[in-house]
This record gives sequence, C-alpha cells and structure tokens, in this order.
Amino acid sequence: MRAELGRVHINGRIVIGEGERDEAPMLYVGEEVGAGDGPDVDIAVDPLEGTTLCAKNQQDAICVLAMAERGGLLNAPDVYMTKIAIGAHYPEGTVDLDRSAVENVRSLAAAKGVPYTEVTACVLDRPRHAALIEELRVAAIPVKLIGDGDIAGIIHATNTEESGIDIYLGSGGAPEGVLAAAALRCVGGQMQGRLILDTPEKRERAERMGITDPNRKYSVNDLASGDVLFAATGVTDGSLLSGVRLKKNAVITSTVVMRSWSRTVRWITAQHAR
Ligand code: VTB
Repeated sequence: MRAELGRVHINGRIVIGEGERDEAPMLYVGEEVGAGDGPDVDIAVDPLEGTTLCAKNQQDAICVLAMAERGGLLNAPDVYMTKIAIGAHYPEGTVDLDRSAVENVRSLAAAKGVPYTEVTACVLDRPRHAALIEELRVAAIPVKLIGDGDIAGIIHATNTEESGIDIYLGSGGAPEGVLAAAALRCVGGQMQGRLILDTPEKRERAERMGITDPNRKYSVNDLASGDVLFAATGVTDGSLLSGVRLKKNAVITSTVVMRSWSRTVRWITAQHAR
C-alpha cells in the first residue's frame, strides 16, 4: 500500500486512519502519503468498515476512503457521534438532531407526502439505542436494524428507492460520520452529527484535535468541505457493492468512486491478476 501510494501525485496527510501517530504501522493519523509533488490533500480511511460483518460474512463490509482539499475533513476523535441523515431534495431543516426521532420522521413524511408510518428508519442494533427503537416502534414507524456499518446505512438513507430506507438515526463512530458526510457531499443528502464527549478524557482528546465547542452540531459541509472524493470497495456482498470474488487467476473487486464537484458516481469492476 505504501509503495503504491508513493507513486500517486499528491501531497497527502492521513487525518482519519488506523490510530494515533506511530501506534499503527501505516495509514496512521498524521502519516504523510503520496509522492509529495501534487495537491495538498487530507485523507480519511476506514480500511475495513464492519470488521464483524466481514468476520461473519454478512452484508456491507466495505473498504472506505475519502479525500479532500487540505483542511476539508474534520479531524474527528475516535468517539461516538449522534447522527441523522436523509436524502437530497428535501427542504433544508426537514430534520434536526435537536428534535425527537418521531418529530423528525413526521417532518420527513410531510415533506415526502406520505403517512409517517410509511417512513423507514435505519438504526444500528445496539442496547444504547433501545429507547430510540422503542420510541419509533411505539409510533408504528418501520425500523430497519443493522448489525454494523453506519456509513452504508447513511448512504442507504439517500438512496431510498433502492434501499427502502428514508432516514438514518442513532450514534456510531465519529470517524465513520466524517466518511459518510464525504459521500453525501457527492451524492447529495442532509446529515447532522454531534460528538458524544461525555467524559473529561474525551473532551480533552477532542480539544487536542482542535475541537473547541464540544456541543457543536455539524452539518455535512462542516464534516467534509471543499472538493471531496469518496471511494468504497466491497469486501463482503452487500446492497451497496459486491464483495471480493476470488477466482483461480484473478481477484474481482467492485468499487464506487464519487466526486463532489462533478457529482459523478462511477461503478468500477476490476480484475486483479493473482
Ligand atoms: C460504529 C459504526 C461503524 O462500528 O463505529 C460501530 O459507526 C461500533 O459501534 O459503522 P459499537 O461500539 O456500538 O460496536 C461500525 O458499525 C462498524 O465499524
């Protein structure tokens, strides 16, 4: 990976990666990558988003990268982030993190012109979401629980016709929040996130990473700004991408590459000799 990145004409810096400086052998936060003779860019990676999904060969384990102009990606500490996301083409402010889940679903349903019991919410299946899931179910709102992988969950919320998901709700990793925001910059959609800094240690860690307001509500643009590129490759089969296929003499991969300025979405099936 290092050798390959070395040939890429960028002056890259990992801002979200495998760990703090020197604690991981490569792709660690602060590592410089690229040949150094191209544009100054910041890179966020999640080399295996959904390790448990991969271990169990379940849907939507992906390998993810986002790249932005220097300073374009929030240097998010590895803490939880409360997230809400919906697709494009809804009026700004249709949903808001400071409203209840049911209020948001009702508002989204009104904007979509359907009964709110026909709006499907995607939530990570975790004990910490018990109250949220209960609130939705009591209101008869369909809930799709996912075992892992909220980057894919958020992308699904922007692609309702294919995924059947209208809104993503709940908390997951903050780095995953930045990566999801990068994807939304390319495909459209609204998202808000707020870091959960519930201990002095987390607040200090965030402060060291330049976060001055611990209660800030981040928009898509606050999380990923300027020109942004997002790429994901399927590891296991999923609703987003096909997984890696091992053939006798080749490995087949399926990748999506998106760019914010052109809003192009490219689907690439690649054959790698082995
Ligand atoms: C979150 C989510 C990720 O792991 O980080 C989750 O953002 C971990 O949550 O998409 P828990 O600590 O509750 O297990 C993923 O689902 C996969 O990396």
